[in-house]
Amino acid sequence: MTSYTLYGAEVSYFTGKARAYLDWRGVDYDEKPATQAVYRDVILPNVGWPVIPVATMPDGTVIQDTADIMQAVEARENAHPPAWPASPLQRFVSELLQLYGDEWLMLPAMHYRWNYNEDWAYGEFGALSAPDLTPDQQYALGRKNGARFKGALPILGISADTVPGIEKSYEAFLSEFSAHLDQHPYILGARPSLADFAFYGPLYAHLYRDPASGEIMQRLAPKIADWVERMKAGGCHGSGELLSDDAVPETLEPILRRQMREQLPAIKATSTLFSDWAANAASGDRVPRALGDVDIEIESHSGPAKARSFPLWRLQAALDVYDTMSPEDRTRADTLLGRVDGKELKTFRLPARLKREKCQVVLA
Ligand SMILES: N[C@@H](CCC(=O)N[C@@H](CS)C(=O)NCC(=O)O)C(=O)O
Repeated sequence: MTSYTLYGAEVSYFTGKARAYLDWRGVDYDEKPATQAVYRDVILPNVGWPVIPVATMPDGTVIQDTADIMQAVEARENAHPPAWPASPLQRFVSELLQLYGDEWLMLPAMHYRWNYNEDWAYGEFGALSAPDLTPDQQYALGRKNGARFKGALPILGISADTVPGIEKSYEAFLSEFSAHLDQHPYILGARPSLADFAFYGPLYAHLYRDPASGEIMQRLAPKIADWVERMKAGGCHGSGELLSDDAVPETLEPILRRQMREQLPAIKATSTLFSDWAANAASGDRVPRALGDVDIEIESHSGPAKARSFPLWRLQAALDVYDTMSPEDRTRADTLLGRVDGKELKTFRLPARLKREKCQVVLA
């Protein structure tokens, strides 16, 4: 009997992340395409809004959000080694890189998909929703369903003003991550862990699999294409060790520095808007997906974006790891934060705490 079901799509960023984790964990699961019927019968009644991936546990519990899915499977399987590194600095860095992979690599992923692979993506969206239609009918349906996703570009801050910065940043990221992969097979050593799964979402579903984007990755960063293929094959199915002594490779520092430079200011501006919202909200209130408008700046190109609230939730998870470190571990974390121009994170805290309830982020 199948234990878990993952409802998602080959074309989907976060389904890629969850699938890579489940394959690495080696659990018995069935992946089912999120067809129109699945949205209607499974996703909307249980999650409340149209989003993938959604997983069902063996007891029937329905879970949304990749981190929640992974945590639930980790808790249930109690298998070793864990997906979340056990040592504090590696865990802190993993949470930070999850925030980067989930929420900032979304910019190049969505830009390249919708500005370089648009027609192809419509065909894929149509084939997913209605596998039995003809390619022309699928394309027409895909145009309709895909409009919502293409419509996310201005929300994310992808505009004529920021595109040159997004491309410059992505190409630099490709060379930074390639340099890391020259030294280490995965992000923290010889096996995948949380950050690998988070990076795999965009780097597989969009930036490797979309044809024009895949060509760019193969040309500029064949080492990353190789990592994608190794992750796709199951990431050596859980074997291998993370670096000993809680070490964080120096080759990750340029990526963390990029995160502090590009992503952190947007999150801080969002946090200020969150403070205004939280002042008039009650515990259990659902945090709006967008809290207003912010400006993002990426490689000296700036433009407006929506102040998306979800990254605050991922940042809280990272800061919680920092806040529970022993004084010695925190000193090591502070040294790293200093080297990556992230000293602000020593003191920056959200103005109010968040928690998850019924597949939503709510005020704690
Ligand atoms: N934080 C969620 C994000 C899920 C997500 O954004 N999924 C995309 C597809 S890859 C989606 O369905 N988006 C619909 C929307 O944002 O309205 C997770 O980790 O599962």
